[in-house]
Amino acid sequence: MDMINSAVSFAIALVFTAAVITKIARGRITVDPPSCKALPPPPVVTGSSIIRLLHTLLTKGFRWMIQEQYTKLGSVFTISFFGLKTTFLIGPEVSAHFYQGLESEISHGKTLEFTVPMFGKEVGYGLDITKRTEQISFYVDALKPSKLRCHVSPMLEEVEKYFGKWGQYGTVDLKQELEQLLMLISARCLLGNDVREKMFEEVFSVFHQLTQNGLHIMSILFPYALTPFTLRRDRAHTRLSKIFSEIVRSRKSTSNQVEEDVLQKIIDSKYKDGHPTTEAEVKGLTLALLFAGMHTSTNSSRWTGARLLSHPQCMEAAVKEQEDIINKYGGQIDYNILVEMSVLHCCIKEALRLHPPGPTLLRKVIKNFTVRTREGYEYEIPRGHIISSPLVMNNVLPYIYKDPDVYDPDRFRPGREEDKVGGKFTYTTFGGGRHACAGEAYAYMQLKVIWSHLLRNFELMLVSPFPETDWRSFSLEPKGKMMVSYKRRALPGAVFIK
Ligand code: HEM
Ligand SMILES: *[C@@H]1O[C@H](CO)[C@@H](O)[C@H](O)[C@H]1NC(C)=O
Ligand SMILES: *[C@H]1O[C@H](CO)[C@@H](O)[C@H](O)[C@H]1NC(C)=O
Repeated sequence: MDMINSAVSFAIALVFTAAVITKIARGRITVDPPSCKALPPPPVVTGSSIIRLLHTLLTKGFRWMIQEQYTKLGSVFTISFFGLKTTFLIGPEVSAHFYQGLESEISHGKTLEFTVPMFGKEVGYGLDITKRTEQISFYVDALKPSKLRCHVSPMLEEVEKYFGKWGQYGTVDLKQELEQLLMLISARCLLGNDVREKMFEEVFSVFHQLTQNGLHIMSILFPYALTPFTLRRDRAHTRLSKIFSEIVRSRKSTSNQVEEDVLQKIIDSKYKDGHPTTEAEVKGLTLALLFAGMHTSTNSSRWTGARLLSHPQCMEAAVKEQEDIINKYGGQIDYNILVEMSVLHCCIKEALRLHPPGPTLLRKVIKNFTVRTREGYEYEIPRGHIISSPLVMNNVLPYIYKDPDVYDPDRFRPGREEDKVGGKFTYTTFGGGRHACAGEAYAYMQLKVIWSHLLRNFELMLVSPFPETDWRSFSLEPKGKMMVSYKRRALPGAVFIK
């Protein structure tokens, strides 16, 4: 029943998001000049086929719905539902424009309107593209690899402290443990020591209120309607605004304090014309970053664990790598050593190929464009369509990924490099092009800090079944508990230096 509810709300969300966007798009339509070389539109799923499609969605889930149509219609097709047209673009050959198109050709449209009341109209999708792009560059700058080194020791400290509380042996719900840990690391590295030490509980419980209510299906569909959800969302937002303005003021008044957290980098960011970020912008940018980075990382760390713990050979290889690194460097870990953990890197990357945190990315077509499929068919995608790049399908194409549903981290190793087979947009878990994830390097660093610590210090065993994918929300989190039994160990050669 749960499954059905979830799939239904997912379908409704997709359709209504499309509805909202289409309505807005219609309002602006002007007469197009007739195009000179008319290409056909993509094949369309309508009428009775829709019923079958919905059946698959409800019984099997989003991925299988897409896969069925892909098998039937190829890599480009449109689903037309109550006059709403969503065109799916599957695979690297037809994805370049989706990821690289100019904002005047392809945009998020109103797909992310619900984030405006969550983070404030001073940031992100509350703004025009020029200012938004400048703000994104603050993130990119704060999270680029050369700026990440300073987060390694605070991350290690949080991880050591957290797992230090585990006993000699025991059984835990790893799903919950990782969620808690990710909150602590996010507090420390993104928000800073003052929040981590003094306001952790408060900030995260209010943030939870904000996201729970802001992401409720009603708030996504009707972000500005007066509902219990939007009211709770707005109350949380007001509270967070107050907390953040106090933090910013207190930091500005104690000028000798040098913080290296991401919040401080956002406070210190300046627009091209030289003016600094305002309190409201700092609040919005920080909340949006927490939103983009925390749940995605939580679920990624969970899936990495689920996959590693159910593939003994991969686990063994990852542990062996840790032993080798310990032999080389002792117990010490720094940024470069994390970068050297290529086996663990591939294990994470492969878990994220099979379990991208979101099932699809969406945009709106502002200007007609054409695509050419692998088979040589050409289609024109008309403006007004919603376009979808379904990560859950892109990542399992059999002509790119050998045995696509098998967990095989070696597929990324030199000699195979299946993630490069189709060019830039072959592996799409972190998006790509114009809106590529700004936090990818940070995310890998964080996942490696956590999992290298676990591999070095514990023997782990998954005692509950391998988790199913939860299709209940847009986020593909593992379903149910992940019960894991652990026993402390120290890898040979380990000399732990603090
Ligand atoms: C494994 C973890 C993560 C995954 C799979 C992931 C995935 C993605 C994807 C697919 C997008 C593109 C969305 C689109 O095109 O519509 C994106 C954007 C973004 N991500 Fe991540 N992300 C992760 C972690 C993080 C972290 C840890 C941070 C920051 C600390 C972060 C910050 C951002 C930002 C700021 C953007 C917006 C970029 C833009 O709009 O130009 N992400 N992420
Ligand atoms: C865009 O596509 C629509 C529908 O196929 C078509 O009617 C229109 O003429 C096209 N516009 C341009 C500028 O090509
Ligand atoms: C994954 O995990 C969190 C728990 O931190 C859950 O509440 C959320 O809905 C999931 N989110 C995403 C975006 O994957």
